[in-house]
Amino acid sequence: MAEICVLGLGYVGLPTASLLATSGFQVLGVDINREVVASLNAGKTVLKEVGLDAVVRQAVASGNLTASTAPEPSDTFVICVPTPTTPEHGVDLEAVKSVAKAIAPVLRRGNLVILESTSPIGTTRDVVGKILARTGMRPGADFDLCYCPERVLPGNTIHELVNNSRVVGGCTPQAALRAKAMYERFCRGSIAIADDLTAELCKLMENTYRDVNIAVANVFARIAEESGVDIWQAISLANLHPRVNILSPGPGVGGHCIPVDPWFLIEQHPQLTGLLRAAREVNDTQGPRMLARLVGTSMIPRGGKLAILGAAYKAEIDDPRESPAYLLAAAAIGAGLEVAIHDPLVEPGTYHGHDVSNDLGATLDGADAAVLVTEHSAYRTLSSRFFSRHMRGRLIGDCRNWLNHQALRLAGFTVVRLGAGEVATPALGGEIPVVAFGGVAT
Ligand code: SAJ
Repeated sequence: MAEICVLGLGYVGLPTASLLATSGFQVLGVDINREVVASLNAGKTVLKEVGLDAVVRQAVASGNLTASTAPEPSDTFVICVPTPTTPEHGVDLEAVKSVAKAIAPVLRRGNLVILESTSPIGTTRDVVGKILARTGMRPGADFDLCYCPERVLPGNTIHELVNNSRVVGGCTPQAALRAKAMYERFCRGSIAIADDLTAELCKLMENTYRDVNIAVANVFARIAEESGVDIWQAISLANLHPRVNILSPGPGVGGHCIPVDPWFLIEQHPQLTGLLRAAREVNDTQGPRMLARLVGTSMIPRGGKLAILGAAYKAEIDDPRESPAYLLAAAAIGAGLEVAIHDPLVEPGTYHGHDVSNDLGATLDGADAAVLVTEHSAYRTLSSRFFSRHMRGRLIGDCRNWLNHQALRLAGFTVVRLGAGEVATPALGGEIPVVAFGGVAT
């Protein structure tokens, strides 16, 4: 019998199951995707995360980690399934409900059930607890129930799972203490104890806080664009203040967490969350705003081609989910442009209705304008010659202050930088770029 059953073998469940197994627990990983189950049983993973391959291999080779499509009786159940939003921004708890229903037939008195998925406040007791209570066993009396959110940064998952501090929110103190003892087997960070509602709010606040802070940076970037200021320099100077840490402006906020989680709070508290809704709107309109600035140069002909560089939602990862690139692409298509998207790391395919290619030359071929969305290192050293060779037009947008603007301008390109002003700023030093009129830095 497995000691721990981890339900959901995605970017949180798989590393968690593997680390629990390498810590000595007998772990059963469960996923409805047969391919994921088969590849895990073969000691492999399709997820590209630093160090994950080695941990998975070690866990499977030790005999402590196996996978199946259905849960089996265990001491502990850890739920790590996605909690997306609907197109109308309502929370979709179907996966959580479905695994809770799958656990119910194998639940035994004395078990511990942990929800890790980011969830609206009250989900642990009101959704998972109530579904499991239909067995006749009561949470807190017959089995223990906890909410223990993950905090890992995609791209650095294994390191963060091991080293980050955690919050363990028990429906009862005993449940929290049991969960804490489990996580302590592989987690070197501190593990704080709270109740389930506090832990749920805590997780939602963490990601919402980041969303709002990125929105503030984006608003500052817009103000800089209208004021003839270089936001990148202004932020680096403001951040010299000991209590100021302004984040980086950009094309918006992607990923499956930060653009999603604020909606959980907005849906539950519509009257209180105007600020959060405004932040969402700012971040979602950064791409379309860059497009408007590019189109405003009149350098893109009607029906022209726009090349988008970067489909991953952030630098150096291969994850194309909820990338800000798609809002920009949709706005461009809406404006009658042809769009081609490149990414050096994302598996070629169709995402959110948009094709993504690994062929940069083909993406740029015949483009009237190109716009950088993701600050991958592969783009950092792109030469102006490469752009010149492939593009028809001479217009480049940069949402991350990432390209070699000086070289591009010398080669005859007009460069529109996100966060760079529309009126000339006095040249105060070599590092301050010269910014031209009309929304375009030249
Ligand atoms: N971004 C900016 N400016 C910045 C920082 C980020 O525009 O200064 C953009 C990124 O380009 C990206 C998006 O924000 O599009 C999100 O990236 P991220 O690195 O901030 O976060 P995620 O989504 O990869 O992971 C977040 C993390 N949460 C926090 O930092 C509060 C992580 O710790 C969580 O575990 C994860 O969400 C999750 O699963 O909830």
